[in-house]
Amino acid sequence: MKFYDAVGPNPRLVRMFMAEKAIELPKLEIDLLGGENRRPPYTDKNPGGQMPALELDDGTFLAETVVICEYLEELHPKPALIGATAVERAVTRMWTRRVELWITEPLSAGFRYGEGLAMFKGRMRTIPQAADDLKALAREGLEKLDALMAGREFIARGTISLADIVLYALLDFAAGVGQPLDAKNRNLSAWFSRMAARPSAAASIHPIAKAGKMRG
Ligand SMILES: N[C@@H](CCC(=O)N[C@@H](CS)C(=O)NCC(=O)O)C(=O)O
Repeated sequence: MKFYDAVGPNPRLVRMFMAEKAIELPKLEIDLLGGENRRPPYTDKNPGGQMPALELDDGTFLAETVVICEYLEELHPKPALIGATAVERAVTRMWTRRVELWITEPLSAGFRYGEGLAMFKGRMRTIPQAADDLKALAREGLEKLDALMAGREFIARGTISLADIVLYALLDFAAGVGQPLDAKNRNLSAWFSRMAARPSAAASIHPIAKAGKMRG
C-alpha cells in the first residue's frame, strides 16, 4: 500500500488521522504546487486530479480523503476515529458530512476562487465573483457549529473523531490564507486549541508548510 502525499489540508488530514492511529505507510510525494497532480501519470490513476490518494497492493486506487480514512479505519479499527458500533459510525459520518457541507467545502471553494485564484484558474472552473459569498457561507456554518458545541469537547461524540480532524486541518490551513476562525466562536476556539495541542497536529504538518505561513 502506498500513500500519495502532498502539501495541503486534505493530505494533512489523512496524515493526522494516520498519526492518531500510529499507522505508517510508504509515501510517494507529488508536486502539488507544480501541478504534477493534474497531469498523467497521476491523472491516469486518479482522474479527479487532486490529492491525496492511496494505492492498494492489488492496484486499486482510492481518492477522496474521507473514503481513504474509512478504508484505513476498517484495517485499523483502534482507536476508533469513526466508530466501534453502527450507531457511533453513523453519528460520526453525519457530523463529518455536516462539517463538509456547512464549512469546509464553501471555505475551500472560497479560497480557490479568492486567494488561490492564480493557482487554480488554470486547473478548474473558477468563479471569482462567488468567493466572498462562499466565505460568508463557511463563516455562518462555523457560527452554527459553535452554538452546537456548547458543553461538548469534540464534534461528533465524547472522543476525537474524523469530523474533528477534517475541520481542524481545514481551519488550520484557512487561518494562513485569509479565513481565520473568528474568536467570537468561543466553543470552537477552545476546541481548536485542544486539537492543536495533540501530537498528531504537529506530526502531520508537511515540511513545505513548516517553512511558510500556509499550514497543510
Ligand atoms: N474532494 C477531494 C478534495 C481534495 C483536494 O482539494 N485536494 C487539494 C489539496 S488540499 C488539491 O489536490 N489541490 C490541488 C489541485 O486541485 O490541483 C478529497 O476529499 O480528497
